[in-house]
Amino acid sequence: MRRLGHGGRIAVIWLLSTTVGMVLVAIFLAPILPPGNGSKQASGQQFDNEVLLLVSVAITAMIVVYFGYTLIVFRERDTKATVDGPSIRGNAGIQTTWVVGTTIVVLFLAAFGTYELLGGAGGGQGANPVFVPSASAAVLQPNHKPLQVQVIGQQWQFTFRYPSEGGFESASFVLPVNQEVELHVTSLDVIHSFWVPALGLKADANPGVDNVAYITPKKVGPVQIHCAELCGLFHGYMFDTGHVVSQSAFKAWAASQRQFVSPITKDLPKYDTHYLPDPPFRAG
Ligand SMILES: [Cu+2]
Repeated sequence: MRRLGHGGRIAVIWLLSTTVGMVLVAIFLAPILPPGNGSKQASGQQFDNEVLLLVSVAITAMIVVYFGYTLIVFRERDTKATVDGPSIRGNAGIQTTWVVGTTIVVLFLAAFGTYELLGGAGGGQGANPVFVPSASAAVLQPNHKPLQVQVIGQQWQFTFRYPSEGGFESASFVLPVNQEVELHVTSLDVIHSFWVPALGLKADANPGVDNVAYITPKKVGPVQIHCAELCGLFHGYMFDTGHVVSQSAFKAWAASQRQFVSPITKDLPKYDTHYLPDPPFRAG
């Protein structure tokens, strides 16, 4: 059998180290990557992070193996030598490999990222979402309708309005598990950002803008809420805990809230995709 040249040896060492590295990463690191499996969208993001990490293992291994091999095999063994080695003037093989390899990696990541984004990534898509999950689901389930919840940012807390549950507004963020939710995120004053890391959800809350985001929670339990946009003096205190509960617990919560806040619900403005307070009532 013909002995392998330098290129062949580098390729073999790279292939072995990449395989070992990928297996170790897949077993030990991938399962603990954020954001976890709190929602369909969070699981999608975790999968994306796993793919990116595995690709970066291959790239990192290439760099380390190439440099390591070069430093060891091509080192100057004569400790008294003071001259440079022969200058290199191009290498068609390496240049072609470099251009083809990097082109494949970049194009793959661009295509993968675009495809994953179009599949509903848990971010706000503006007033006219490109990706509407209910449209595809509705074909299979004619009565399928996402639960609509409005998120209203203001200095310095979020409140939530449930139009299909009587239009009440609550300071609590409660969602039913395994139910597709259509969030309409807006603000009454300055720009905020509604961020629920465990659900893989982050959407800008801008005054006068209806920012639609879709989420399907998968796990019952508390979820942390943060404002992710510097929105004034108490931005750092604009956090809260929301809850994903069973579908029956959600119905019971909605019924009790509806009754509890009914004296003020009648004085709320009619449900709308955004509210701009009348100028005389604005602060400042
Ligand atoms: Cu804020």
